Amino acid sequence: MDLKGKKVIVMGAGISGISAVRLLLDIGAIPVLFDENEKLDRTRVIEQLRGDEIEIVTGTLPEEMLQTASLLVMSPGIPVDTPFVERFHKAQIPVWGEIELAYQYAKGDVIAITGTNGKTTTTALTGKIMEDYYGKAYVVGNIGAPYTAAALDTKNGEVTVAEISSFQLETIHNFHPRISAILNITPDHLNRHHTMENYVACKEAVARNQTFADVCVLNYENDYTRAFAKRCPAKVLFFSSRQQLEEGLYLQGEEIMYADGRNTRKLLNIHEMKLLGLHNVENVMAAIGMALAYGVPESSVVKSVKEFTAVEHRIEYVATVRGVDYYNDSKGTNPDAAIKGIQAMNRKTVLIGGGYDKDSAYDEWIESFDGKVTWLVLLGQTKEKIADCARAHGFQNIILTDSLEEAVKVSALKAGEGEAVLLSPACASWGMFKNYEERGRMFKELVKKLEKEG
Ligand code: UMA
Repeated sequence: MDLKGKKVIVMGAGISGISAVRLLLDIGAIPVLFDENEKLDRTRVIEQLRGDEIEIVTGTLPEEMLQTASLLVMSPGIPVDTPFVERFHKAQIPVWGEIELAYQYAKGDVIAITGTNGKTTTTALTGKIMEDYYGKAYVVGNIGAPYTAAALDTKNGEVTVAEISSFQLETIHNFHPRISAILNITPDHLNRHHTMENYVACKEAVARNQTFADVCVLNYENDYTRAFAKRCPAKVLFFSSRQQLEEGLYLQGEEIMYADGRNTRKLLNIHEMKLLGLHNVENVMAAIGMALAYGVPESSVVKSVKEFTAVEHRIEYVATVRGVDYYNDSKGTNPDAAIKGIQAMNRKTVLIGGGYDKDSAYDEWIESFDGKVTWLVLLGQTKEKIADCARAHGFQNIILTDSLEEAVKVSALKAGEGEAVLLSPACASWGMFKNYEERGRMFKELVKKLEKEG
């Protein structure tokens, strides 16, 4: 679709919406930025638009706007099954996500990574592997760098590594990665997708436009992703942390092995990596699989993997205060991710959890405490729900707090020397914080404050 001179409604004035508007201005379209928040800070938005003057509408969108619009571009955080979006469908106006808009104007190859957990680490690692070998790669998407901000810079022969969430996959049409990966699928975002079936279908959409000339990297140990292999239109490359594969990547003892269909060889020992935990071995295997499928030589891939360090907010060591180690796992935004956080701890731990309610079940998370968690310090919308669930599982050492500041203070009092305090909330940050990054940064500041107090 040629958008030059066409009116495009961009919904959501967050980072995706702002950069979609900038792309649209660059290609000569006429964007109108719409946000349902009537208290939207217009000055901030105009500043972010770097002085470009565009129409900004808040609250509700007047009907006449719909009559003159050629396209609706959605930010990922906005549900698609709303009467608002339905109006566009009825008027037969196309609805694209910000990812689709970027893809339509981007050049070169795309490597797209989705999955419930591990996306950010795997995307950052795959980006590093590509940068190290090709000298340049664009790392975009859910990782916090909108694809539309990079799309017009991309050139043929270059590669873009994109972290793509289920929200973003709901509104793709032609988005066609050369290589894709679905790392794992476990229940998450069920308040948005309503059923597990819908959620799984969103994740599988990453490969929807792929053909057998493309590659999709899948986890052999996850029931959903293993089952998808039978329907996947791309050539499948599996990885497994539990068993030997005839073809694919797998863990044998401490060695990551690669069977390419002709011969099998050892790529590296897991102690040569700087990342901790079995889940990270899986992320590494997925990244290696994508890089090898794309054509990066093994020696270069292995060198990059050995150099790669953990991502901020993902089981990130913050400081040791009075003999207690503090870890920031603010990226643990669902029970499954938070279980990985607990598993990575090797001592008694005071756990800070709770936040925005995504309709998650917390039973497995509580069960994973396994005698390691001494106190559960809760905050946010879900604190009572989690407390009830913990008590039902026989866990009584619960403290309810009203802020992250209070939670850190209480945790410092409860943790003994040689123990750990882990922020791994199992919930999104929304409602109390702008995003998990803001939550993680505030946690780190509070810990640094404790350190200063001595
Ligand atoms: N808004 C409405 N109506 C709604 C909901 C929101 O008008 O029903 C408006 C809000 O008032 C706000 C704007 O939409 O002004 C926010 O848009 P957004 O929520 O899409 O946020 P962005 O700032 O554009 O960030 C989005 C992703 N956010 C979400 O998916 C919720 C970021 O992922 C992503 O990094 C960014 O685009 C760049 O691609 C964050 C996330 O939490 C990290 N992702 C989820 C996850 O990882 O679990 C999926």
